[in-house]
Amino acid sequence: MFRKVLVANRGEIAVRVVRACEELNVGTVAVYSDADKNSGHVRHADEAYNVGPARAADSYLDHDAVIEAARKADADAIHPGYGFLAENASFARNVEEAEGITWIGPSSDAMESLGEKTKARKIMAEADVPIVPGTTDPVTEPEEITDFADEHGYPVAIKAEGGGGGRGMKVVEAESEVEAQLESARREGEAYFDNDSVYLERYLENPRHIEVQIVADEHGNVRHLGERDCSLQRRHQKVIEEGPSPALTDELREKIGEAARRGVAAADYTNAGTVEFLVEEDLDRDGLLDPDANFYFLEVNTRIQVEHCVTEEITGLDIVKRQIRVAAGEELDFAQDDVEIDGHAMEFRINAENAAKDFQPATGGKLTTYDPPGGLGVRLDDALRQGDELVTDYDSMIAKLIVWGEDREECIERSLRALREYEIEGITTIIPFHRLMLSDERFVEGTHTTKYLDEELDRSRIEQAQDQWGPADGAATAADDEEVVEREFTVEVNGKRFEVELEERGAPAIPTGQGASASGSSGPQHRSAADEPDDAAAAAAGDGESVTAEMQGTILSIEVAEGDEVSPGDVVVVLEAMKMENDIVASAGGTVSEIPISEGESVDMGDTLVVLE
Ligand code: MV4
Repeated sequence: MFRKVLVANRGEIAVRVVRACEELNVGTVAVYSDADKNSGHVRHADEAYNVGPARAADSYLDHDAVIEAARKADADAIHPGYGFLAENASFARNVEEAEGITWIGPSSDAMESLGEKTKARKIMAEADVPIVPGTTDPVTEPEEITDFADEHGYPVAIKAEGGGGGRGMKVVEAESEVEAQLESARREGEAYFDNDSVYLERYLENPRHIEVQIVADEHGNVRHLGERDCSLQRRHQKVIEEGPSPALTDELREKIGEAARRGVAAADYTNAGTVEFLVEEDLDRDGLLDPDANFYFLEVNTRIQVEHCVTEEITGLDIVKRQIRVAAGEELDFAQDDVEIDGHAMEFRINAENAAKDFQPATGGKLTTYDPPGGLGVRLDDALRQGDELVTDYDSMIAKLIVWGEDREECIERSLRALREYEIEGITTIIPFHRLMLSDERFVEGTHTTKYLDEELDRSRIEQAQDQWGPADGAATAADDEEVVEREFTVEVNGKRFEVELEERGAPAIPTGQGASASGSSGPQHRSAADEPDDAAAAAAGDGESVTAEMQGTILSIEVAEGDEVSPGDVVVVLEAMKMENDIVASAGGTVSEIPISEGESVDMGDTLVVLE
């Protein structure tokens, strides 16, 4: 076993890895950027090293700085977490080649061949894993696309060889779009992955997203740990993940699991990984997928994933500890038949975003109250505590709530209970959105697909949920400095007198004279000012708007020019961040007066992208 592991990441996943190390009696080293000096992951590790300025490219993504920190700390292994350098094959190679340091992950060779999508498709097809009908070699000519469409029909997906996650896919709906989409896919591939090579797949219109967790050792053993259903996504961002999938029969589950196992075995894969599949929508009357439904390999994620916890809860296995033990050369000590799926789990990403404002991420704030839920079946993975300032330089996820129940129904009830119990003041989160989903017919039935959030859910319901269950705009951040007015009342209910103490925060004191009546909301959720939503923020957009970057990333394309008229909801810029393509939209309309950025430029969260008048 290792002596000391450096965790090349931040936030909740860094804490997750530190916890696994502690249980293995392995020392821990954190790295942090200037923005993260006071962050939770630094508090949890035995020692911590600064690796550079806030900008990720200059700190968490700096190969040399991270390896240098491992040297200084005398660490003998590096765990990359997810995001940042986790799927960077050349970083993995640099670590493999560093004397005395082990890479906790798949070999750089396996990462490289699975990262190249046509190669991955070839490996899978040879291992008898179904791939989406398409090409396993790059295409360069428009005729190759029209020929393919003649055989398989439209739509056709053009995908970048180096793509993955939400990046590098163009959909061709008709022959007239072939040339433009091919051009666009190649341009994107070049911009993102230094690789303009693209290939084709038949585009599945309404698939479910099923992914299989696998873990493999260096002695030829590969196990699958069942699947997760990640169909609930917003612009390629997962928001709720669950396992097992509510749509799979045991028969189809077994087929997909075994396909995943065959596929990674053929790729000489080791450590933890996830094999993603698309399953063609074909539900029977019980909302279950036909056991003969078509499923297709999509890609392998060569890292631990955000949602690995779902699998941990239903299998009882600690996947991060398994990663570390496998990397240290240990053999997996359980057989495939020993893996039992018990009950149901869901994971809710607690993002500091306002769901009612198109999931706009918070640009700052302080956790004046942080009191997460507990009790049976409730797990919280986070890296913050009350009083912390929000770090907004990276992504907006501040915590994950993972809930286990004996079955899906209990899991949903318990999740609602936990989300009601979760108290956060000072920043807006998507907790109200999660509560909406747990009472949404389609989600509760389990018949939602990857299109549901982006194309079917009525947005006004999200606004309503945020009004009902979220903090009033501005009230929470102001709460800190506000005077607390305490009053005592005597009330009489059904002939019995009660002495009542009231604490008023941030609202005018209740008049106590004639006409004052004791109306009010009940239940644990009401907050003083929450019943009257503040319209000031919504109105402020009226006379101009600065469209700002939602997160740190790279400008992929600018969709407007100075002088253009823009309507609310129009895409103005496409920003690539955390491996995803994000359409940045104008929330108010106006005329473009300034574009202070250029394509290919790297921007920080909060930077102005486009000014509208
Ligand atoms: C697809 C697809 C339909 N047909 N490929 C989106 C991210 C990228 N890595 C793969 N993606 C898709 N590939 C074919 N041939 C639909 C998607 C897709 C999707 C996939 C998984 C989860 C959510 C999604 C949302 C939109 C599109």
